[in-house]
Amino acid sequence: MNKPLGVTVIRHIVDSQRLHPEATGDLSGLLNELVVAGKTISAEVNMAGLADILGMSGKTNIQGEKVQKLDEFANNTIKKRMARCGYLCVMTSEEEDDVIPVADGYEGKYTLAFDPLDGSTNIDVNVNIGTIFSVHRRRTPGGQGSKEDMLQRGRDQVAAGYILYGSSTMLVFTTGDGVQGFTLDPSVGEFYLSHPDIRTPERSKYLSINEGNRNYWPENVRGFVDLLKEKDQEKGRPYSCRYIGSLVADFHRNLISGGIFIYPRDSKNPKKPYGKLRLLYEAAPLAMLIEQAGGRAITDDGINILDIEPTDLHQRVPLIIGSKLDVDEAEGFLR
Ligand code: AHM
Ligand code: MG
Repeated sequence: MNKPLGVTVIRHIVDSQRLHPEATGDLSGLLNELVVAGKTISAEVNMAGLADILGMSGKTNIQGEKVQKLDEFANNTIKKRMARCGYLCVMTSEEEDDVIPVADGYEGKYTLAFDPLDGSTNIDVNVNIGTIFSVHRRRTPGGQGSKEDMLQRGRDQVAAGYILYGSSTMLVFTTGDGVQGFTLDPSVGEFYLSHPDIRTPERSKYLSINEGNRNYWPENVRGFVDLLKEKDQEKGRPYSCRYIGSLVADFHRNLISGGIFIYPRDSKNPKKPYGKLRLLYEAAPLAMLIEQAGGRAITDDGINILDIEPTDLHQRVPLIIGSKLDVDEAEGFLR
């Protein structure tokens, strides 16, 4: 879809719905509610650095309210807003062991998995963090949803995206019809379309991996990373390294500039199914975005992330994600 700039996210969602006359508007309603949750979290993240100066750290703030840690605040904001939106039947959050029910009488037809504030080690140091979300249609017929509704393949997502809290706040999402990026204008509180129809470069120049874990990687991953650092004029190598340590921020950078992000299985995370990152609310939504933008996402043994049938809400997965030709090469090398 070719869209002019100056389009608000709400306008974009409403316009997209017009192309699907059969749509009930529920997905649009759901995304609108998520946008409000994202703006609320963004405002709190922006205030976080000032908290000490304004005397809001410690147990209570100046209004006498209990101060929450930012990740708890983000989790509660999404949970409370979405439980009564009327479009969901069940939710899963990185912050909660079990599924989260919706308010009685508000059951809808979708499910939501989310990482309320990804990049936990960067929360207190003013480095980019973000909220990642994944939406599926429910499987069970009605009433409250269950774990069964949550455990679905990434391939069956109806929407996925993230809100990145950085030098500006951005919303990037897909409903299976390309990837759109919006930037928050805080002076009016609106997200405006700033990155229409994002396509990620086919070949990149950047590698994102935590080199500190090198001694824990399998031999073939070490070999592949060494290859990316070798001089190869035709392929533009050696690649430069960029690693922020917030998946959502590393992903966003690579989405726009091209890059390959790798978090392989390692001997630090020895339990099956290996890896550190979570399938339902980290790997799968980003995999849908990257495929929609022309890239790829696989495990370190070549399985398409979107084809994995989840068996656990907090299942981990080794992740290789980014520019298509780089991921193709990783797949060939690691096989
Ligand atoms: P989190 O959800 O607790 O923040 O953990 C996931 C994060 C990702 O954002 C990031 O890619 C990864 O952990 C960084 O891990 P490491 O510090 O091992 O490189
Ligand atoms: Mg996370």
